[in-house]
Amino acid sequence: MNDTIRAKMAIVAPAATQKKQYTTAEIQQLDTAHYLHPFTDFKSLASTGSRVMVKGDGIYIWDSEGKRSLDGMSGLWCVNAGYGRTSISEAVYAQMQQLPFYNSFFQTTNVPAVELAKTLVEISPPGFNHVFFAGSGSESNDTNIRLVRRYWDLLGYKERHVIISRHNAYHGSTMAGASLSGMTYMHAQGGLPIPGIVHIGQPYYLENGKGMTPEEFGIKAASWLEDKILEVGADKVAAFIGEPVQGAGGVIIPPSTYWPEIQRICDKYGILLIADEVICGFGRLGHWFGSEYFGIKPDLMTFAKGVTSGYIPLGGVMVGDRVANVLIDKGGDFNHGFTYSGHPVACAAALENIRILREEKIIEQVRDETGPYLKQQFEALTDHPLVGLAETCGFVAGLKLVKAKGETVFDFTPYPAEVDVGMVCRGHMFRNGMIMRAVGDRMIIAPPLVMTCAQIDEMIALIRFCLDETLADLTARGV
Ligand code: PXG
Repeated sequence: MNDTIRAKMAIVAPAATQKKQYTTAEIQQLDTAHYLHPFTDFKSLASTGSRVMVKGDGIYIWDSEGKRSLDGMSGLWCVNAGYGRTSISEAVYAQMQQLPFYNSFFQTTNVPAVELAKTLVEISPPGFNHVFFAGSGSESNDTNIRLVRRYWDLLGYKERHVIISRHNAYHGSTMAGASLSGMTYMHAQGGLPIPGIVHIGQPYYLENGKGMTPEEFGIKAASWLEDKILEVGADKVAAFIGEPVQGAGGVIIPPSTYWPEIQRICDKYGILLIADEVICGFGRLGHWFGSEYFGIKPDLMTFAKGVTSGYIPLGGVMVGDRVANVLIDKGGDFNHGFTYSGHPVACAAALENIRILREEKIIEQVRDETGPYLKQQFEALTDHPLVGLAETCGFVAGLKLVKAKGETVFDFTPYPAEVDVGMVCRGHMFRNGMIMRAVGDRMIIAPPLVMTCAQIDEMIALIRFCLDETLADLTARGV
């Protein structure tokens, strides 16, 4: 049976629980009629219709028309162990039959949650001995705000409530998550950010580093944190939060000097350091956590996505000893938590996912073999006339589309904004079965960590083909 037929069967013979069979058009119609999608122009989607995904296997996904695509985005930065892991479904099924749900309130616990807490402590850097579970990355970052403000309150510093984040950061979409995020288009809706959250510039060398080496720029970008601390008043700053590599902002990889200098500044003022590991955690940078890649020791680490490879929603915060000891020793009740904190089924999925990552040595493979190979192959795309710069860090990568290149990486000519070159390129990628995201003029990927070197070759060839098509298209349009 070929892939096309198998995928079509998925839509005509759906899961046992699904009574009715649908055509693509019927699903699209119902989708438009009732389903408000996240971060979507509803009216515009209604005119085009959604792509209906029906199946995944390894690094590939299939839509309802039987079209196979190479999923360069791991779903949404999360399917680290790849699609089609039956052992995760089996673990979930077994747990659902045993105990589908129980809460962790009222002095109650469950076995998968405890086992997962122990496992997470094992894979975290030294000094992390506790976890607080949530259902998503956004809830976990809300939890961070509650945790750090409570920490300072308990120590008698009631004024220390301000959290410093960065422009173009992404930390979620709840009121607190969106406030921590540095996306102006999010803040423009709903009166955000909430009080007590301020932002500094991002460490984007290409945008702000002209005239400096990357190392000099890293120090400079970190100094913006110190400037902000002094502006706000060190006695008012509770914490700094950052993604080790900014993901949704367009894969912004900071210079090597940046994070150590951020750490030095946080230490100097006693400010808590929160690493948002929702994308970088669980192997994405070739280590369990991105903080290890950059050699920093945060006080709190947010996780979600890759903890279950996205098979079931789960998030949480690894709470370092500095904060945990105060909350435990002096805290009394911590008045925060979610119905699904420590959900047994989600924890069972995470345990099996972590077992796979460990036993198949997938993270070591990214660190020692496939990550360096991706770097070599992806960076070679800079010889394409459209590519101004191509960079990777572990299994995230981004390239910048330019109209013309100059002497240095800074001297490029961009395409006019109205061309929306990223979306043009993304169109060619999707049409040719390559899932690659566009963030402005940056094209980004975060492939499943199970991708082999041969599959990297396949992906790079596909990307190159689509870049050629994009260039031909733009030239034909006269732009
Ligand atoms: N922190 C980081 C670093 C993230 O990338 C969140 C928190 C929030 O997680 P939840 O589970 O609440 O979505 C994220 C999520 C994109 C995109 O366009 C990225 C995310 C979510 C949606 C879209 O790249 N990251």
